[in-house]
Amino acid sequence: MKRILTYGTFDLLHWGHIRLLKRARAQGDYLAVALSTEEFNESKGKKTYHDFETRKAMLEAVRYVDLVIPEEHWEQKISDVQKYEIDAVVMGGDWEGDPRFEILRDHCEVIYLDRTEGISTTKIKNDLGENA
Ligand code: C2G
Repeated sequence: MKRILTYGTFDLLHWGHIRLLKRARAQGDYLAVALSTEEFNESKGKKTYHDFETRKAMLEAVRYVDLVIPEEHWEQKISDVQKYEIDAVVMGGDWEGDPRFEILRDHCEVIYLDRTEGISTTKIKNDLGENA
């Protein structure tokens, strides 16, 4: 049983997120998602449209997701990998080489998948704002 873990905000769940989750799950047999809490998002300079519970429920409805846990701070990743017996952390390519993920290589595989071009939560908000 190869266990995969990914991190994110996953606000206004869109095709780029789904494509990431599908490909992350395909790297193994089990996918856990560490979902950013509102407090953690503030530290990332992100304000979400949906609150944590709603974003969590939406992710739990996705067939590729087996477990959703809270992401509360940057420093929890090594303990997450150990606690959930993770074999690989999978992220989108915008994180490639980031030391906050590279440090995990002593504990598990780290895999970056290409981002889905042309879609982002920010783009959705901007596009909708223009058409409001
Ligand atoms: N993503 C993607 N293609 C897009 C948009 C996002 O592949 N068009 C991927 C991102 O690379 C990330 C995941 O989807 O792996 C979630 O993206 P966000 O919700 O924007 O998460 P982020 O703010 O990158 O949070 O500790 C790490 C952070 O929590 C990651």
